Amino acid sequence: MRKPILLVLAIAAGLACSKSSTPQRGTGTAPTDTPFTIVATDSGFTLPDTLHAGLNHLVYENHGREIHECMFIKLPDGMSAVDYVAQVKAGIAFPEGARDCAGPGLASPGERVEMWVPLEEGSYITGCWIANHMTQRRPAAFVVHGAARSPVSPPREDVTVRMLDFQFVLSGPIKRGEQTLRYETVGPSMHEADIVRLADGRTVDDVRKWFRDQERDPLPGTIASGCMDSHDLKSVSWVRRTFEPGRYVLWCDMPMIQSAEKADSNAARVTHADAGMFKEVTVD
Ligand SMILES: [Cu+2]
Repeated sequence: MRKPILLVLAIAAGLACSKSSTPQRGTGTAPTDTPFTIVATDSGFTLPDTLHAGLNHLVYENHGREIHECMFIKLPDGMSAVDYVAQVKAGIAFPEGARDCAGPGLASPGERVEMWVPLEEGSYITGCWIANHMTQRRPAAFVVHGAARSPVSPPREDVTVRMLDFQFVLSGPIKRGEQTLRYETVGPSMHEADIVRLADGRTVDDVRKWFRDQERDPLPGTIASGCMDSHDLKSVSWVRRTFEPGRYVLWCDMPMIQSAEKADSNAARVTHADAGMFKEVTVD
């Protein structure tokens, strides 16, 4: 999450994707276990307007020329997508009552990943926190309804990524080819993971500079397959992609100090990565 101001730590404490919203019931066709597709472009997202409660299986593709992520944000009662964006424009990076609910992390143009993510009943928007996309690009609203049981089964993971304060712990090596990573938040803070594949000659320091400069410069490689943060620390998501051999860096860009107050966007940012929450891995 590359929010320009600071977040509330307290809301990370198990408030989860709250159950306070009144969901709108979709007319709803019978759910299937066929993944649906989310396409990110440089003008916004396209995705179904109705999803089912429980585990959802999706394919995320970036058809744009810029990097995009796709956070699922559950809105509280009475808050529209326009309301949410208006608050972000006013400098409130975390509108009261809204809940992060994971989603595909940053993806370079042309990247494609498959993801399994649990969602509770309610009204949602998608959002991208890179640069000014949250306020300048079209958010997509969708509804999760609980009328049908999710037919989706979790995939079998190749590697479990456990996210602790402040490190990534992998259950084993990531291998070349198609790999499914299971993301668990041990906490106590909420965390996210972005995965950069380093270009030849580039280093972790280049990745640090890229995040610190709010992604203004070209990325020192390509990025995809990460998992965005969720206020529900018990939420588990899976991401599948094809890994080419190379050097990769897992990175958590969550702010270290978190507050719901409106803050100076130029305030110093200290992130989990600054506390050591990054990990370089080699795929042979
Ligand atoms: Cu973290």
